Formats: sequence, structure tokens, C-alpha cells
Amino acid sequence: VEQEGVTVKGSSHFNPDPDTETLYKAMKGIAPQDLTESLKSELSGKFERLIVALMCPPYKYEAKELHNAMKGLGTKEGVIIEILASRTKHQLQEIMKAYEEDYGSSLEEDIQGDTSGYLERILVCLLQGSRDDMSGYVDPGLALQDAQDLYAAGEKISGTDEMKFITILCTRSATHLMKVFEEYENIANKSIEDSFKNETHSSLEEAMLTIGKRGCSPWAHVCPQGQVTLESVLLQGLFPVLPTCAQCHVSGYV
Ligand SMILES: [Ca+2]
Repeated sequence: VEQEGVTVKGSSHFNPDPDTETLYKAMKGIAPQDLTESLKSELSGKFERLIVALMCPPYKYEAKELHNAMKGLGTKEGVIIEILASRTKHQLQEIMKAYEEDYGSSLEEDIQGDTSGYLERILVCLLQGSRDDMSGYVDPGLALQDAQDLYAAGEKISGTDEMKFITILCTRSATHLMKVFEEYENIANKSIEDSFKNETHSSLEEAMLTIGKRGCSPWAHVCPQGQVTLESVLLQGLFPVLPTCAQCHVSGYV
């Protein structure tokens, strides 16, 4: 298989049949819950919690986290922000689908019902998936313009043009934002995080900081809170697709 200069060669000694047969025999007739139970009896402690969290289909798990964050009295805004700010467009679509399947209502409507003001706008904007997160393309001219616009919408004026911040943070890709924040530091002589803290408050500040960190840290898709630990590195290597930050947090592993 050749793709973009990468060549993968099959081993000349590899014969899939005996391995497939052994696996098939081992897995045959085991229902997923039984597999989870068997794993639980074989494992212990943090590693057990991690594996069990990973057995839960990822989007259903996040849908449940969001639902739990909104039901009952009050809203755990931090959980909603963390999940929505750190997922790709495709992941958000899958989470919305899982939410509607499991709870019979629209995630967007439930979030609108539970939040208000600029926080509601930023969350709905993220959910609508207008963010370009696949191309990885950075337009240096646009990055400079965005940095100037952010400066003009915050530090340069008294008060803050929150919608300008929200629009740039919610529609640009993580790689583009990295470049924007770099330019911003040259223009403003301070980091974008410091400006978020000066210009916004409480949950909107938290949302912007979460998005900002995702733009800054290459590890952010493993753990959007920006903590890089041995475990998060191992997890990235071991499970390149499956684990989500929420799952790692719940398992107490990262
Ligand atoms: Ca200001």
C-alpha cells in the first residue's frame, strides 16, 4: 500500500489464518458485557477502570456525560465546555446522534435551554461545527489578520467585543489558532491566555481558555486540559483512536 510516500510492506512470513482462528475461538460467544466482566476479574485498580471506560462506545459515553452535566439542578458547565471545545466536527456529529438516540431530545436545544448569554453562543457555535479541523492548512495572512482582530476586539478597546473572539475561536482550526496566538503575542506583548483572563469572565473565560489550550498543545486531543503525563503519552501510543479525555479523566488515569 503506497500513500503519500509511506510504504507498508506485508511480512513474508505472515499467515493470518491460525491467528484469526485462535482469536475467533477465544471470542466466540462472548457478549460484550461478559467480556467487560472477564476483564474486570482479570485486572485491578486504575488500569481496570481505564479498560472498562474504553469498553463503552465513545460517543454514547460523551452523550451520557453531557446529559448528566445538564440534568437536575444547575449545570456543570466545565464538562460541557471541555467536551464541545475539544472534539472534531465529525466527533460532534456522532455525539449529537448518540445523544438524540439515548435521550430522545436534541443536544443543541438542551444546551440552549441550560445555558445563556455568550456561553450559550460559543457552545452552539462549536456544536454547529463551523470549525475547519481537517485540513491543517494555515494561511499566514489570515492568521495575522485574526491576531489583529482579536487585539482590536479586546486589549485595544475599553470593554470587549465578545462575538469577535467567539467567531475566531469557533471557526478556525487548532493549527491555524496556534499561528494566530503566536502573532497575537507579537502584537499585544502578552499571551492570548492573559487577554482571555482580562477580557472575559467566569464560564466564557473557561471556554476560551479550553479552546486556546487545544490550539496550543499538540497533545490536546489526548487531554484537552493540557496535562501531559506519562500515561497520556502511553495512551496516545496504545490507543490512537479510541480514548477521549473524558474517559481518561473518569478512569482516574490521566
Ligand atoms: Ca478591553
